[in-house]
Amino acid sequence: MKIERVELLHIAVPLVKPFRTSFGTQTSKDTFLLRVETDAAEGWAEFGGDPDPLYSAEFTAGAELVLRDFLVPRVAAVRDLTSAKAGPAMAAVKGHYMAKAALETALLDAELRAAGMSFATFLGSVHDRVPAGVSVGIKPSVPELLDDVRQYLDEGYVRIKLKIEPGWDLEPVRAVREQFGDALPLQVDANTAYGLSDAEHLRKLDEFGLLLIEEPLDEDNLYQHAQLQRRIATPVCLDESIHSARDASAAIAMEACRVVNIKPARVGGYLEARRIHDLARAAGVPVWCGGMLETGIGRAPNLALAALPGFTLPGDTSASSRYFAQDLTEPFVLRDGHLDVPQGPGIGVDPIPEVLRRFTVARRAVG
Ligand code: OSB
Ligand code: MG
Repeated sequence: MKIERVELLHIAVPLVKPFRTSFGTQTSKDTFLLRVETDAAEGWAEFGGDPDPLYSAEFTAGAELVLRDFLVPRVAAVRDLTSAKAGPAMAAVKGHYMAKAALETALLDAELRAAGMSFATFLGSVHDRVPAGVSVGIKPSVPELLDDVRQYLDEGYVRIKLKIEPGWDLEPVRAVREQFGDALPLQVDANTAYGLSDAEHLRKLDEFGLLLIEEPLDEDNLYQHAQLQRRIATPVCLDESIHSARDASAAIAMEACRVVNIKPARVGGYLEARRIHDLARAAGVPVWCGGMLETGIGRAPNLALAALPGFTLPGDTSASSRYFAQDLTEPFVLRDGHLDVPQGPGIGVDPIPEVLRRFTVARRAVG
């Protein structure tokens, strides 16, 4: 395969309602799509990050620069390029997992489209549809939270995740448990909002029978996550802390977590995501597929990944309508609590040209 052109399409797609986490409030998905033209086929990917480095150190403007000046030139220079050769060609550049993931994913999409093979087949998916959970943001009040949760349960979502932060944790969890019962699969996500000195407070969550608590402490502190896990019964799940299979194997070995959230963007792409799945499965550690409020372009390959056999917990792969009034692709629809895994070549979906034009705010060739 030979790269002929790489183009970044900056998009801003309004969310159906604001999404508040411990690190900020989002009202639209502002990111870029990476489109690669090769001599074999065209490929698409969505950058996982946001304009501000608040969830992760990566952000859209920085990713554009690192792609333009460091990643695209290295990958474009590889002879007989394949998607598998992109990672090694980019390895000398430190960090920038999400930027690397965007380029590798677009190349993998082009390669698979040319071969007529789906992401699902390539990755080794074993299900045609995957159960859908939903991530519910921090709300101004408990009644408003209960309204949102009720709406999602009525739609059929099979698992609820509550965003928490100091001051919004025990009370909303207790209210959701009281309203919807002990059988509801329920988990929380702190996005690094706590310290180890909060261990006794977080231990009070134990009585609610949560599936897991996601990323309670600092991203770069596996040691303290292990300390915390010894003091609470709720399984710790890591999101932000895991950037590689090496991170995942270290976290599992030191018992810093009992569950792993796999986001392909955060770990540099689908090839590394699959390696994390494989090693977690071998260690008996459940994984699930996280999300970054992706449009259909990013959601489609996530669904293929979520259909691998080790993804034994429902993910944050929600339907298009949970995020957008109008998605960039044909919408992903919740049926019986599940989303279908795309089966077409590559990611299996395309941006709808008219919709893409409407939400594109800038378009630049890189490299
Ligand atoms: O921590 O999982 C997270 C959204 C944006 C950034 C980080 C996170 C999230 C979510 C929602 O929790 C995931 C989704 O529905 O795509
Ligand atoms: Mg998270």
